Amino acid sequence: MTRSAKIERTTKETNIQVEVNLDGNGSYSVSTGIGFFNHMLEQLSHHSLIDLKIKAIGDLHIDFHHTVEDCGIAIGEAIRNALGDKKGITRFGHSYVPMDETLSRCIIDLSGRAYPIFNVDFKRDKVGDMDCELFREFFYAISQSLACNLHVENLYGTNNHHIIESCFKAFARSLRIASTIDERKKNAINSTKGIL
Ligand SMILES: [Mn+2]
Repeated sequence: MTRSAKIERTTKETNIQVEVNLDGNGSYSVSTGIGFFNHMLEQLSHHSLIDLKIKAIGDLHIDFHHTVEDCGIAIGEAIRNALGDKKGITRFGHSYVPMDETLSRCIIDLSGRAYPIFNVDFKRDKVGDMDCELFREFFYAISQSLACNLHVENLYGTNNHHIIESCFKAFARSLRIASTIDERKKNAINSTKGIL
């Protein structure tokens, strides 16, 4: 059984097509119209080993908000669909990722309940031509649609590019661990409640 999903999400603000394969090798095709955001989604795929195809056409003439938020919603929904009943998943994952002077941490629980924590302060308002405040929107959106408890934190750092890229890499590494099938528990749901 392949754990994959394909979705299309259309509103008056964006049209987004997403395909994911949880058991991939981190190959990607990313097109959002936002250079730095593409760079981050490529990191997400590469370091989670989740194959990711995403094509987003959004109202970038307004600003990047709708496109970034809706990509978070769509990617989360696709991963959630691909996880199916979550039988056998490790469920929890955490990772620390440094980038030179910067250290970030992500902890995830694919619990079925959405609760985002985003403790990241930026040193400047923008990275590339993207507003840094949009990364909070992205992680909040993906936590809601993937229905996961997601804690993304920057512990220290000074360079904006390093700060956000280390957060994406830590998220990717955490997601890889949490979504991987635990061979010792592969036919069970990883909760004493019996449902995730
Ligand atoms: Mn980079």
